[in-house]
Amino acid sequence: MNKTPLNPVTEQAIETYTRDGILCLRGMFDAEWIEHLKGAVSVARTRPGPNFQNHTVDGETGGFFSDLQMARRVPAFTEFITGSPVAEIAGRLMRSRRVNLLHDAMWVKESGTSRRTPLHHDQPFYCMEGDQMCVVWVPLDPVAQDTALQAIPGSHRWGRKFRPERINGGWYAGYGDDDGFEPPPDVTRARRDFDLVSWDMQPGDCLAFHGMTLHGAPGNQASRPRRAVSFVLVGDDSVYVERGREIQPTYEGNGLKSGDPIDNAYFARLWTRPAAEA
Ligand SMILES: O=C(O)CCC(=O)C(=O)O
Repeated sequence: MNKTPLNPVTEQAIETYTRDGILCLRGMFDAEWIEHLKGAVSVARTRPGPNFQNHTVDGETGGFFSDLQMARRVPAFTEFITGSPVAEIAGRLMRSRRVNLLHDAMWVKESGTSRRTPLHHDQPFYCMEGDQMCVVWVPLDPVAQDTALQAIPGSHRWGRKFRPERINGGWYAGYGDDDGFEPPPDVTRARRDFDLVSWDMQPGDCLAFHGMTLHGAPGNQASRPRRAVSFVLVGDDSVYVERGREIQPTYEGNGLKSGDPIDNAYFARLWTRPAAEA
């Protein structure tokens, strides 16, 4: 199984990531890694963790499930995180000297799922401040453009914060208009007012997006499931923050206090830039 990306992370890709805050990288993981991750998702589904959520709404079609921090309990996720090129991809895109894992997340939409993932950005909802947060979204099934994750290029540089919305309705607690959080645009408005990008993707491809990039995903009208795993990875400038608001996961027992660099046993270091490149 490949330890380094099957295709190089080029200077052009790094520039696209920096400018747009989202890009699609083709053919980065070999088929064995994808099979390995499919197996990991199957195991995690039989052993849901404390952050497992069923987002399926009564009366709606399909099934939509997510879970977080599987690597804390299912070894096959740790094997992927430490053995595959996922951390190197993020490190190179962020131009970082190191990469640490904030957490992993899985997103399963069964065939016929009508519910979408609302537009949101990740960083204000996680325990991290800094510019170097890169999420690598790895689909495990072929995904057509109208089913794949969508994002608004450049939104990571807007300097705006959007209230996190629950997938099946309502809002996470503690984010108000009075502290700078705005309601996020809905997808109809986003389509009208912005460029909303997505790609046809094959297993082995991945998306990489900045922690402040607005993104979401349609339901799944395809005849196969749409399984994806996201890896939330942080770099040199990342510091830990206590948000004092509802966040998920809660990173309980992580051992850091506000202002500490995110680089300890809980947030394991996964990649260090080779000395020859420093
Ligand atoms: O795959 C999805 O539906 C949502 C993924 C997502 O929001 C994320 O990875 O941050």
